[in-house]
Amino acid sequence: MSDTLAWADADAACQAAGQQLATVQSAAQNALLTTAAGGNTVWMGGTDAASEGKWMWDNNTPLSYTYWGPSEPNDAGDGEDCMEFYGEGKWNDVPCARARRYVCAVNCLQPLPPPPPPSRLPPPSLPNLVFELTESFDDEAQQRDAVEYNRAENSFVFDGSRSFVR
Ligand SMILES: [Ca+2]
Ligand SMILES: [Ca+2]
Repeated sequence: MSDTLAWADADAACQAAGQQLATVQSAAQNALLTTAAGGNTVWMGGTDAASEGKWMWDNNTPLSYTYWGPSEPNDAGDGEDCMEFYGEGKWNDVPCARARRYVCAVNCLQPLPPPPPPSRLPPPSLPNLVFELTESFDDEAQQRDAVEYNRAENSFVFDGSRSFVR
């Protein structure tokens, strides 16, 4: 478990390691952090320092899930702008200068899933049908006509060129 630091120093320590203070966006993540904290009270990445009452993860992501303790956040005393994780996984706001252990996490913030791509596909294009007609004559010559059926226009097109084969 980490040393105890003020919130900003803990946040900087995580960022120096390419990580961030723990964030929680679901009950499942809260349970993971309960395990990671190991019974300690630890800093989380939430703060409302930029705008009182507007809690954000690392100052730029609104909270989508919360698990505040009873009557929290209460901005008690001279103000409480940093989020701690205590007891059985509940959250509380406390003064940022308090010394707390902390848990860093990699990529805990999950971006919103991109909108699904439009599912309408163009209708499959069917090839035109080509019929080849062969007629036999008494002299054993054969006449072939090519006939093309155009599906889109529902029309037949005769190939004007005729071939005679023996
Ligand atoms: Ca506050
Ligand atoms: Ca509080």
